Amino acid sequence: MPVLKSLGDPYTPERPIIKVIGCGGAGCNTLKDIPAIPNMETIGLNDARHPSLQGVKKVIQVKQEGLKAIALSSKKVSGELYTPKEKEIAKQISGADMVYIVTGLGGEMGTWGSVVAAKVARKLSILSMALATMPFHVESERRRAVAKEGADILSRTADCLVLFSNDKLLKIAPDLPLTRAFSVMGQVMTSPILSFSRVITKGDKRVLREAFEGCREMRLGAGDGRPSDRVQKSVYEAFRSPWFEDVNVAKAKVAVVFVSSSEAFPEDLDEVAEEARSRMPKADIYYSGYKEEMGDRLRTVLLVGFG
Ligand SMILES: Nc1nc2c(ncn2[C@@H]2O[C@H](COP(=O)(O)OP(=O)(O)OP(=O)(O)O)[C@@H](O)[C@H]2O)c(=O)[nH]1
Ligand SMILES: [Mg+2]
Repeated sequence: MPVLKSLGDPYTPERPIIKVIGCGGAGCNTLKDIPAIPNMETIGLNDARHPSLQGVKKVIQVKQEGLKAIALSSKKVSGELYTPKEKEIAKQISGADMVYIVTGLGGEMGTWGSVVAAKVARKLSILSMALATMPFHVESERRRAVAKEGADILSRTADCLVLFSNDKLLKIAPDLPLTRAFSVMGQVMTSPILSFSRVITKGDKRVLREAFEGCREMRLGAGDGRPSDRVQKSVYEAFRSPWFEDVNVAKAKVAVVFVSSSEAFPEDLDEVAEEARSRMPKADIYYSGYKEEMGDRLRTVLLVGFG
């Protein structure tokens, strides 16, 4: 029987220490789209003092040279010496309960940097979630090949990889100049960081590790509903996510469901969980609700994982 389990614990709300590491130009730019969250620190990883690092307080600067070799090395390094690049990353992320790795796949720095960051997190036994974009179709063949290779390794190195195809960006942000569209993408792709940070406690780490086990890739859907019927509307919109178009949601192995509104109604959460169950009969479902000032709207955020 698939699991249906709630996340969070109102009685022992000990919040985890979160670090977000933005890798390469896109990853570092995206750090600016994440609002400040208590217990969270953002770190930029890049190869030069690039404009994307403007305003980023913690910076790890590493040369691209040799990064891919570290990313591809399959050595199990527990107990072994880290390379200097890994040591540098380890210094910045150690002590975290959870690490989010944010990147635009396709370039050398973000692709291999994110894999190395995931490796370091694994070596330090820190729970990791990578959130990554795939290049636009019109970008070069080479970029798409690098992104594909990177995504494949990242999905096996991080505990969980949430993948966003840039091509679908046109569906959620049509008619916007590219820099604005990238910022919309940044807000969307980092929204799970916000949801998790509102909900999970240190105790949930174990639960999430379990949830992500055997799940190679996740996709995101989000929807807002307004009265009346706001629950159904938000769920309907979330399941219509452009990132679900090329997957079969009914075959999902895992789903994490967040419901937020200005006032918490437990029955709304139950309704969303029930709807999620009927659409994903085989999935282990983890769900949680939280309060957020959003007028009369209700938001459903879905992370749906496949093996
Ligand atoms: N979300 C977002 N994506 C971007 C941005 N700039 C580029 N991208 C996408 O991310 C991919 C990687 O680009 P960069 O991050 O600039 O590349 P890099 O990892 O720094 O690698 P190099 O090309 O070696 O500098 C691109 O192919 C685009 O698909 C951005 O500002 N925001
Ligand atoms: Mg770059």
